[in-house]
Amino acid sequence: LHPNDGKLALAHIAVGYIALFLGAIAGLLQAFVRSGTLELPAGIGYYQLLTAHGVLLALVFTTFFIIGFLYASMSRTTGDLTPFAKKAGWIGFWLMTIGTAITTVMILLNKATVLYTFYAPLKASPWFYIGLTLVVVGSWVSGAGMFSQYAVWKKKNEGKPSPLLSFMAVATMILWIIATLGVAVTVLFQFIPWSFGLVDKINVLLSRTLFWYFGHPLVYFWLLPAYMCWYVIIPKIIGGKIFSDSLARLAFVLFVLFSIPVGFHHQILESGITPFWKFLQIVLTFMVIVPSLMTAFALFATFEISGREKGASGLFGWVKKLPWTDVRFFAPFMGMLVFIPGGAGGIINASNQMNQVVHNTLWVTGHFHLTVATTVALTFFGISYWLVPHLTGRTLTPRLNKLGIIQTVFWCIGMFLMSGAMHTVGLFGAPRRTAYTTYGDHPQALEWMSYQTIMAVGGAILFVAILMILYIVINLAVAAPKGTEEFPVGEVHEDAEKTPLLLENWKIWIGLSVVLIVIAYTVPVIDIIENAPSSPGFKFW
Ligand code: HAS
Repeated sequence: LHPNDGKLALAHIAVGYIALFLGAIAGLLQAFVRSGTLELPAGIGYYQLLTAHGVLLALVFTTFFIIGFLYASMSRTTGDLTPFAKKAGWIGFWLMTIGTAITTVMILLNKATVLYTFYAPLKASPWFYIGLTLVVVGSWVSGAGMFSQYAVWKKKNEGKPSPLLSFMAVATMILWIIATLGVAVTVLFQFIPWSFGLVDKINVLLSRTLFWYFGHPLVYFWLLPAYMCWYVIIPKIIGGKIFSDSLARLAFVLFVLFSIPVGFHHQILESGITPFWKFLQIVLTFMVIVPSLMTAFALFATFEISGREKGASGLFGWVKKLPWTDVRFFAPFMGMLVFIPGGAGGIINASNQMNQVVHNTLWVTGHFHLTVATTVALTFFGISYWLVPHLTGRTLTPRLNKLGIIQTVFWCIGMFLMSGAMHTVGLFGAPRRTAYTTYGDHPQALEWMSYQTIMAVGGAILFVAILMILYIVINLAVAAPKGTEEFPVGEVHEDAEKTPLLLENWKIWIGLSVVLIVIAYTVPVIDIIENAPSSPGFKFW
């Protein structure tokens, strides 16, 4: 990468890792509070910590890391960033950083204890929402930079499909921009006027609906960069080839189509939305599982074909040919493996009857610690092992590689304990998002306590793993020996079909995505607005 482009990517990644550190401290403390082993010093609240944990890890770490990685991928595959793309990248970075700082300060001042989902009726200081707006607007400016970079490449290379990694970066940003429209509407038209006291009522259901319109595609905004690594980077690291360029593009297109009109699967138990519309959005939820199944298929195919080309025989002989001691492969691979139970849990959540059992229990917390906090996080760590030294002109030494493997193992053990206990105790009915409580020494609640202790043990192991990844990343950024580290980009297998240009026709895909959104949301949103309760505190906007 051109050093200037590298700086832009690195700045994003650095803020991401600072957020990871702060958010992890909050996570460690809250695991101890929940198990009853720690009482927070006066002034700090459990829900305040929970908000900091969710916002810093789920929103800040991910968004900064992703935008840094996407910019790096654009520069690597479409050439040096144009002056416009670079400028947009930096303006976006500063807007996001200032917004994050404002938001974090409000949380630390206990003026924004509204959890990372921040929908009404919880109310924060207006500055929290203004901070969030800056983050979102900043990300749009960065998105504009990437789109222009892509458009310039397309103009110079008419009739050719764009490089796969840049296509995926563009698809991810398209998804993000369509999704964040929902959060922009609720923040600008509902929360800011309400929190400034300009209006005294808010339509709670509308705020939740607009949040989840954004909240579900948000999880795919986290997942797709991990898929970029799995589809394009992993084949190169294992010495194989990309199974199919068209399949990979189709999977990303399907995410653009189906990941948005599905927010109601977070609201299955919510009154005020007619069952028909919930049903429709659940059907669409099952559609969005398809591109993940396609991804699983493509990954198995990549591993198997590459193993056989290296002489593997038998049904599973190829497993032995994978580079198990290379952390650039091992960390993302463990992420894939964990996505099998993580994804299965998602399918359980999306099933109406089973959702009645798991909704608002610790099961759901277990689900997203497998998906975003393991599958995605381990893949992002896996990317950092080569991207950070690539950007800083250093190398991943065998010692750091080994430490990375140990880090991955620690992460998996910690998460097995923590998420396993969460899933299990969730099925016994333990609610999520509660501080330590024995519910008046109710026997049922006392039964949950041993699981919460296991959660705390898992959380402590995870915290050690966080310190390890920070040690490795800081070393790779400033101390590892100077040298060149490869930015691995796989080539497509010669047996793959030619990529149809239709897959790159964004007008069709964005158009279809809008049509699906309009079908899935228009009537229920009109219902929500028309039937808004007139009791104090509730209103149309
Ligand atoms: Fe989810 C709640 C449904 C995926 C994150 N989810 C959440 C929340 C978060 C989250 C953060 O329907 C909580 C929000 C909150 O705070 O309330 N989720 C799904 C479904 C999927 C899914 C159907 N979720 C994710 C991903 C996330 C994520 C990905 C983050 C990155 N989720 C739900 C529902 C709820 C929910 C309900 C609401 C629950 C409630 O009531 O509150 C699907 O996308 C999953 C599909 C995935 C698969 C797995 C494919 C496997 C692959 C790996 C292959 C492995 C290989 C290696 C090749 C079908 C691709 C193997 C090699 C060997 C050698 C063995």
